[in-house]
This record gives sequence, C-alpha cells and structure tokens, in this order.
Amino acid sequence: MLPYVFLIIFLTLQNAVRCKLVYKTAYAFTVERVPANPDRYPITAIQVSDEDHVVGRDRAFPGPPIRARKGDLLEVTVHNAFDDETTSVHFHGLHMTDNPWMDGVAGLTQHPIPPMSSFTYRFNATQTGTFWYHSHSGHQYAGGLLGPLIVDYRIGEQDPVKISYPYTVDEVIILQDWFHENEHDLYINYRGPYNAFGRRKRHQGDSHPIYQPNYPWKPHSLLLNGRGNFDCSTMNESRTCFSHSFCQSSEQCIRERKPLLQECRSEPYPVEEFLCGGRFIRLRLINGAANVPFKLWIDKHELIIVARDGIETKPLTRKYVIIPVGQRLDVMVPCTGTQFPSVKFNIFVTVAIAYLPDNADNPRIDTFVTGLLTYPPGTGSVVEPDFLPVDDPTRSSGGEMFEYQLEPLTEETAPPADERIVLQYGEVSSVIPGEPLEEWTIDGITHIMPKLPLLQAMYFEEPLNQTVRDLGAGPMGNKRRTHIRHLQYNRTYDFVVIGASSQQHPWHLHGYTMSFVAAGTLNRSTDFELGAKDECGCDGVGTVKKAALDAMIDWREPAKILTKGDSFTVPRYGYAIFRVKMVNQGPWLFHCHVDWHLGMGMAMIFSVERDGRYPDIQAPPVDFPAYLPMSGFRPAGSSHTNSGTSIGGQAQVVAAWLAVLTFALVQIYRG
Ligand SMILES: [Cu+2]
Repeated sequence: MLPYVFLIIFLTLQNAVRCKLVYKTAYAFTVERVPANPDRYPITAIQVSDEDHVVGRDRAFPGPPIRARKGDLLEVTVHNAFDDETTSVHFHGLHMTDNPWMDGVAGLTQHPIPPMSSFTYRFNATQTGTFWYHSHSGHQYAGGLLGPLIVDYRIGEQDPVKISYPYTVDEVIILQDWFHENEHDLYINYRGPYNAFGRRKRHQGDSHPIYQPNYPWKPHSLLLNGRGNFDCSTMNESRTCFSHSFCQSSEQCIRERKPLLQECRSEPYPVEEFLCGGRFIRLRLINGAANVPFKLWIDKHELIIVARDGIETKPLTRKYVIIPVGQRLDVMVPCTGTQFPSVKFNIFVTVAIAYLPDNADNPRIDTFVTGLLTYPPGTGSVVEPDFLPVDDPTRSSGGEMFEYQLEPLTEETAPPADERIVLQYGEVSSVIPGEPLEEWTIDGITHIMPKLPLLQAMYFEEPLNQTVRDLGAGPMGNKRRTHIRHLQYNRTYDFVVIGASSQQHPWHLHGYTMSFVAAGTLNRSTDFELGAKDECGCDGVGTVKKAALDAMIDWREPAKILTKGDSFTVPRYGYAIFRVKMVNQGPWLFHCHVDWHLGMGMAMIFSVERDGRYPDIQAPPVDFPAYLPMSGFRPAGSSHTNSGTSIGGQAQVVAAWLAVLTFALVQIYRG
C-alpha cells in the first residue's frame, strides 16, 4: 500500500517545478529562443536549460534553480545560443562584494556575451536566503531569461527560520507577467518614436491630435513557475483595458489576437501543486515580473512572513502578501487544512491593485493564476474557496506600503548618516516627430549607458570623458547622459527617493542591502512646486518643496529600521528613505525594475569610490568578454592594491587580446 501512495504523490506533483535540495557549485546554462507555450498560447520565448533541466516547449522557463550553501564558490557558465543577440546575467540581491565584475550589467560592469560564446560567472555566496538571476541585457528577462537562486546556511549553522518553524517541504514560486507579443515589440510599441497604429489623444480644449505611448498595462496572463492557463476560447480581439479620461486619452492596451505560430493547446496544463506535509511548508516567493506587483493568498490558510530579500524578518502573520517586482518573500504556511475532508486548496495570485496609476478610470486588472496546496495522499477534490479573485474583499486596499511593516529579525536601529542625498524621479512626454513618446528622469537626467563598461574604464584608468555618453538635451529639457553619482567608500548616506509619478515604482540597488527608515505618500498639490503644464494641459509636478523635505526624518539622528531589502517600492507621489554604508566599491546600478522604464532611462549609477577609483576590488577574470580598450590595457597590478586573487598583469593582457582575436575570427567565420 505504501509504495502505491508514494506513487500517487509522485504522479500528482511531478509537474511542479521542484527546486530540489540538490546542492551544486558548477552550472552550465544554455540560453536560446525556442518555440514555447507557457500559458498554452504558442509564442517564441527564451529558454534557460542545463543538463538536469531541459523541459522543452511546455516549460521553457524559469531556468534551472541555483542552490548553494553560504561560502560556496559558485561557477555559472552561460552559453549564449541566441542567433544574433548578446546577453549577460545578473544575480539579483547578491552583493558581489569587491567583485563587481560578476554583477552582469551589460554596458556597465561587463561587455555582453556575444552569440555562440560562453562566459563563466565565478563568485562567492556570502549571503543566505532567496534570490534570483535574470538577464541584464535588453529586455530578455521579460522574455523568460530568469530563474531562482537559493543560498542556505552552512552545514552545522542554524537556520533561524527552521528553528522556529520546523519544516520539511521547501518550495520556490517564481511569478511573471506574460504577453502574447514578444518583449521587443512591447518595448518599441511603448517607446515610439511615433505611433504607427493611430493611437492618439487630444489636448484639453484642443482638436489637435497627439500620439501617446501604448504602455503594456494589462498582461495577457500571469505565470507561476513558468506556466499559466490562458483559455484561447475566451480570446477577445477587441479586448479593453482602461483609460485616463482626465487626459482624454484613448485606451492603453495590448490587444489579443489569434496565435501566429500554431493553434492554442485545447487541454489545460495541470495546476502546479505544492505538498503541505508535516507542520509547515516554506514557500519562497519571487516576483520576476517585468512590470506588475503581485498579491498572493491561499484559501483557508495563513501566511507567516519570515524573510524579505534574503533578510530574516520578525514573523508577521497575514491573510495575503504583496510582492513588488524584484522582491522575494519567504513565507511559512502552517499545514492546518487537515480538518477539511478535501485535500487541495487554491493558491491565488493576482495583480496588486496599487499598480495602476491613480487616475485610471476602470481600475480592474482581473488576470490571475492559481496553484494548489495539496495534502497527502495528494488525490481528491479542490475545496470550494471562500472567494474568487474577482470577489477579493481586500482588493482595493492598495498594498503600496506592505513591505514597510516587514521588520528585520535582528537589527533595529540605523546609525546617523554622514550626508543626505535627495533624488527625485519623474517622466517627460513629448510629441516631437522622431523622439520617444515618454522618457524617465532622475533629477532631470535620462540615463544612457556608457560607451564602454564604466567598471573597466575606472579600473584601467581610462579617461572618464571618453567613457560616458552625453547626448545633450532631450525635447522636454531632460538631459540625456550617463548618470553617475560619485559616492565615498565607507561613508554612510541617507537617500531620500521622491516619486513625482502617478504610479508606484519598484526600485532596486545592485551590490547592497539597504535599511529603510521612512516611507509614505506626499500631497501632489501642496508638497511639490507647480510644474509646467503637461501635454494634456494639466498642471505638472515640479520639485518637491523644501518644507516637505524638512518635515522628513532627521538624517543626523539614529532611526528605527522599518525594513531591510535590496528592492523597494516608492508609492505614487510618495517617497522612501534608506540608509546604507558604502562598503562595496564599484559602479552599482540603481534603477526602476519595471523593464520598460529602465529602457527609457529610469536608472543611475552609484559609483562607490576610494580616491576616485576602485582600488580594493579584485582583478577582472582573464576570460572576461572581450572589449576594445580606449587607450590600451594596463597590467592589473601596476597601480592597484588588489586582493589575493589578483593574477599576473601580463597574462591578463595576453588573454584579453586572445579573446578579442577569437571573437573577431568567430565573426569572420560566421559572416
Ligand atoms: Cu518605473
């Protein structure tokens, strides 16, 4: 009887992605575009595979789980099997201390990996918790280049979560928003420069039509561990989303259409199941979306939040959780469902309502995805849920501030800062032919990536003015250039991030975990100077007023830490304040994690320097993707005090030039 029971459990659960407790330190990933149907709708997508994890077109992604222990030296080889695209991989949340070469930001910390070549990321896992990896080239992560990365405590070290909540089942849920158009088309359609499809809006009281960006507000489906269940029989080619009547604008929507490549699959995928065995199940929730914050709840179960962004939190019991883009929440689910005769309970995932701008007329995004929490023996019916997502009684409670109640388990007070830096972001729109329809700025600057990866330029002491880009003024007075903020090594900063935007934004800082000491909303009318009229004739938002800043927490005083993390939300017309000691040298990207906004300049570089350079970081790896130096390579040891892993400068020069030569030969051969 017993083997039979196990067989049933196995058969029931085999379809779920399992982040198995298989620890490996060496991974060999291949990334490529493949025909896929993540939600039964056929489309091309990006597959990440390795020898243990080739799942084919029914589940092209998420990529293979990276599972390691603290202290492990990880080697992740990425083979670029795209026909004609470069790539790079960022390990989201890992600090890469003194080793910014491994941060994976194409154009900033490395040249991207060329097609049909490989590069091995080598780094120490120095933190524990739930992280993820994703492409930091183009918009590839929106197309599926992503996967989970879990670091456990060393053998013999005690995991505080496991002590408090003895669990035997440990699962990953990675969530995505998904479209039936590829990420290139979504991005170009949003950016412009002009709208070929006749979408337009009018100035108030003006009959002159102007074009507006078509932002991909409403995903076609949501994916849970790479799978959703879009029902093609419900496809509505005149799908509607919502509009902004205050601006007399037409609706912003990505339409549905019959699939180009194949027919939709008629039979649904089995719903992902997670076994509630023992007293608790640990769920590691990762928001890998390009755009939307998620809300997740489990019918008739409570969720105990125990970690956020890899930092253990004081346990907080909630009926639902909000997971903004880039964030990770670890939750313990008490397996209390045994009192019911049935054995399966719905896990519901919807788009958190606060995602929409405050002036949306019809604020409903009804897309959702489900999973199942299943009790042994794993067979049986699904319990009638208390309510469906469409009837969610807490639907309208925004959730923008959810993360600011997740207190760290141990650290309670942030020390005073040495300096406060205020950063204000916002958008500019234009209707000038040939220009993007919308760009984003921080302090008036639309970020453009440098000509040469800044890290290499700084390390090899290239002249900065030959490295950065400066394209002059954009059409709305915004400055288009490489946006660098030079910060002093070992100095503690207090950053105030002001959002002059009608929507919330999910920010991420590479290389650090920050301590948040305040967050909230501002008054659009009274806390900001009056800005120029926008393209609809409405009053624009100018700089935040000094009085509003003066009312904020004093940076010269210690402050209670509300929460810690590497990814955070700034509410609509709101702010967040974090403190961070700059202990990790290098050029670290600070950016909105909405992939479409990052593309339109919503980013800047925190360059953490000692004496104007990065003298204490490791030497670059010998097999780094080739780049052509502006003024020749310099031996790594000549003017730097490198750590013990430094390699001989001469060998490095030879290896780098060999790489350049090989790349050139490959190009000639391919051509
Ligand atoms: Cu954004």
